[in-house]
Amino acid sequence: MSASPDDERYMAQAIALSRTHTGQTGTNPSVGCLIVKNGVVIGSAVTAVGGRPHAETQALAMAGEAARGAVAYVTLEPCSHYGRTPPCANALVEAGIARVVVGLKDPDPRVSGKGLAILQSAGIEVVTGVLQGQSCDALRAYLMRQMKARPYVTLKLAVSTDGMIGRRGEGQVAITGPLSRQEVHRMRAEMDGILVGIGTAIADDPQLDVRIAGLEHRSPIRIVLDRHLRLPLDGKLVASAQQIPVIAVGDRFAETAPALTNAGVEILDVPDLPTLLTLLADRGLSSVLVEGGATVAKAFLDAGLVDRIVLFEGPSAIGEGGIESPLTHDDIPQDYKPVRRLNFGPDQCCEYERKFECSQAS
Ligand code: AOF
Ligand code: ZN
Repeated sequence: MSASPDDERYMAQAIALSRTHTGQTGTNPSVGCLIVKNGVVIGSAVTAVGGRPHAETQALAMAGEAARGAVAYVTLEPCSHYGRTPPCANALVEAGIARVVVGLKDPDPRVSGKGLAILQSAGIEVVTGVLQGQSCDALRAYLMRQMKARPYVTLKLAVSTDGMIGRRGEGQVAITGPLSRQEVHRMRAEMDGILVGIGTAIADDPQLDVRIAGLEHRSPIRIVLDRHLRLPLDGKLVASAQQIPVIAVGDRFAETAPALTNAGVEILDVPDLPTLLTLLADRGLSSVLVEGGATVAKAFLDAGLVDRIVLFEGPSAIGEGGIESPLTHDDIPQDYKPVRRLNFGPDQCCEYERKFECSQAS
């Protein structure tokens, strides 16, 4: 069946809604749903924080009896499985929805086409693939975990005008200003994990949490690549490990392992980055922000594990003793395309993305 001219407009609204809970729905995708009747939106919802209830059941509850004969716009195929809640596809049928417009087929093997089949066999008109690319974009972290069994990886770098990310022998060097830092904290709030190398953890003693009023509870888990388990016991990460989890990725037989474990740090001993990402995905992490430093950034780039690069550039130079960035605007690899460019005060921020194929979707 074909799409009507209004379909894209309502789907765009559902996608915008879905983005409001990005990163806040656990292993569940943040789905948007609109119920529309005679040109009036009578129900709208996004998957609840934590992942349940799903979007459709909330939007249907809002629409009530008026849902009979209405059109439902859903960014992801309605589910067909009995999880902790009954299937949304059945809920749409029971509510008497006449037509369902779907952005993207759900790759979850429990659903994958079965949700659409339930709707169709109940005589509901089903249209799929409306603004599919945008739905795919909004759901990319979920799709990456489902389809590639690893989290979606964003690499964040802050460089000076001369392409440096810091100064040798110094801790945190201010390269970008307060507005950029605020944006980084906003990005962190959308992530399931933040990852740094032990060099950064020692030199900067970072906290790696979300420090935006009202969003503190959205702090992702902190992961440190720390082969020899050198994470300082008196540092900020270890001090806050009871409140926000810290994982040290390194040798579980290192001398410092028992002390770190006692302080609440979890130790993960894995042979390489792909194995680490698989393990994180198994634990339900769909997105990871790689925040530093140069060695870790290069390791992720060399392993082909970076999906998105967010490059901040401050207004001044570092000069002598600078630590060279593995990337600047001039040498972004060919397969990354610029998708966004913003100014944060005197700083510039450019985002580059590698093409993500959600081609399994119909
Ligand atoms: C929907 N609407 O809003 C979302 C869906 O653990 P459960 O039982 O909540 O199921 C998780 C799966 O449900 C998830 O993998 C995905 O297939 C689907 N998510 N489905 O109909 C929603 N968030
Ligand atoms: Zn559902």
